[in-house]
Amino acid sequence: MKFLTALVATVTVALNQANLAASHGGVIGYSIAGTYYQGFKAYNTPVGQVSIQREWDTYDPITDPNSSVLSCNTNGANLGSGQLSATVAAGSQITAYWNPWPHTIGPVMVYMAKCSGTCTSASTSSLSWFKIDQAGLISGALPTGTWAMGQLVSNNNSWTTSIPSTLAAGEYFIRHELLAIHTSNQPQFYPECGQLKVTGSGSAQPSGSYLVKFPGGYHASDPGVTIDIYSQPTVTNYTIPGPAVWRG
Ligand SMILES: *[C@@H]1O[C@H](CO)[C@@H](O)[C@H](O)[C@H]1NC(C)=O
Ligand SMILES: *[C@@H]1O[C@H](CO)[C@@H](O)[C@H](O)[C@H]1NC(C)=O
Ligand SMILES: *[C@@H]1O[C@H](CO)[C@@H](O)[C@H](O)[C@H]1NC(C)=O
Ligand SMILES: [Cu+2]
Repeated sequence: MKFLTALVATVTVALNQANLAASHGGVIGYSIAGTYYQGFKAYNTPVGQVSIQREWDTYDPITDPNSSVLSCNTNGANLGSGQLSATVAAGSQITAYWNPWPHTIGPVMVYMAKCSGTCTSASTSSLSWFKIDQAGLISGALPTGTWAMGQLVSNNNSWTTSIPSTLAAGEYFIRHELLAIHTSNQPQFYPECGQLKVTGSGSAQPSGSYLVKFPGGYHASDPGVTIDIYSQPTVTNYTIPGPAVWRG
């Protein structure tokens, strides 16, 4: 009996791990002004990969809001000679695609950060990030309402954002982040970063309270980060973490 119990426990753990691996993910590609850009292929060697995206190695969430890899996921490295950047005019639309996404509760956030030299040589946790798009609880109550993440799933696991049309030209990261909050008091952050070369004649740059570092931009005490949605079944507001959206 002891053996059987141990066996059942082992099989349960194995099944849970299989579920976990299958049940998360990240951004697998981008469509920018009509061109599709393949993302980094997680669980494959970075050797030989060519992408505008930085390396990310796991489908698992980041659960610490102050994680050292919160900027661009584990390990966030550049791809060396395989590292590309997409050239995009300010004001263009960029669509990010996720693998079939299992979670429907939580906000969608999109950030950018300007690189002082090339983005390929940048360390992403020292950059100043600004938010260009966000959506949280669209309608209804916390545990039962419609969330941006649910809309993303309904929309072919994709999210479309416009790059601010007045943004100054230069090299930038774009950082797509899902924050799944279906587990009580245990946030799940899923960030991935791509590199852009923004063109145009704009000169606008965000400053001051629009800029945050990752880690640093979120705290466990933020109302939208550590949250038990099931204990608040009639609450219809949700506070998206991070800075206000900068619109150029
Ligand atoms: C967050 O992490 C940084 C280092 O990455 C550390 O200096 C800081 O004290 C941490 N803050 C909290 C609230 O844990
Ligand atoms: C759905 O997403 C995939 C990428 O995951 C993309 O190749 C395909 O074109 C999208 N379909 C539509 C109708 O947009
Ligand atoms: C809802 O709004 C109240 C009042 O502003 C605030 O205290 C609370 O933290 C908000 N709830 C969430 C989940 O953001
Ligand atoms: Cu998951």
